[in-house]
Amino acid sequence: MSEFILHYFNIQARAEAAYLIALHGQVPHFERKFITGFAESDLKQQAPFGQVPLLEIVSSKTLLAQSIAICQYLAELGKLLPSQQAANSSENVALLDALALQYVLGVDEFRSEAYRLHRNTTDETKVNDIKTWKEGRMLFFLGKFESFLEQSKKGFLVGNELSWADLVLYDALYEQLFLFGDDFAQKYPALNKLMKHVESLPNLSGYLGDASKRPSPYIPKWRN
Ligand SMILES: N[C@@H](CCC(=O)N[C@@H](CS)C(=O)NCC(=O)O)C(=O)O
Repeated sequence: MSEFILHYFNIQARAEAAYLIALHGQVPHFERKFITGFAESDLKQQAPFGQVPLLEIVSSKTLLAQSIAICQYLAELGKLLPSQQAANSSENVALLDALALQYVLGVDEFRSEAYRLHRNTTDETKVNDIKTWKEGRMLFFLGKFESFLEQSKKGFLVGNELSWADLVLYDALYEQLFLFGDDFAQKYPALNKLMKHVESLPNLSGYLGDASKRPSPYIPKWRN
C-alpha cells in the first residue's frame, strides 16, 4: 500500500524532478499516478491551489502542492538535503540547505521563463520565440549554472555530495537539451559532466536510460 502518491499529467514538466528525487532517495511506499480529466476531478477541488503536481500523503490525508515544496519534502525523506549528508558534516549545513533552495528556485525561474514564452507560441511566432530564448535568457541561465558547478569543490551545486538541487537542475537541463546544440558538451563541460553523473547513478540509470519509461517531454510546440 502506497504512503506517498505523486499525482501529475503524463508529461515531464513540473513533477519529474520530484520523481527523480524519490527514486534516487529510495523513498519507501512511493508511487506516481498519471491523471486524466483533472479539470472536472475531485482532486482539483481538493488541491490547495487547484493545480498539480500534488503529493498525496495517505496516512495524514494531506495533499501537498507546489512542485518545489514536494521536491524538498521528498528530498528530506530520501536524505538528499545537504544538511543530512555525512560528507557535509563539517560544513555550515543550515547555509548549505539555503543555498540548495536558492539553486532550486533559480532553476524554477529558468523553467518558468521558457514555459511563459512557449505558451503563446504560434506557427507564425515559433521561429522567433525559439531564437529569442536561445540567444537570450537561455544562455544567461546556462552560463550561470555552468559557473556555479565550475566554482564548486566537487562538481555539485552544493557541498561535497550530490543533493536534491543537482537532480532538479538535471531535470530542467534534460527538458531543454534539444535546444542546446551539438556543442553543448564542449561549451558547458561541467553541466555535461553532472548530467552524465546523474544518468549513471545506480537508482536512476535504468529509468533514465529507457525513454519508454519516461513521461513525454514538455515544450511541445518548440519540439515539433
Ligand atoms: N507553481 C506551481 C505551478 C503548478 C502548475 O502550473 N500546474 C499546472 C500544470 S504544470 C496545472 O495544474 N494546470 C492545470 C490547471 O491549472 O487546471 C508548481 O510549481 O507546482
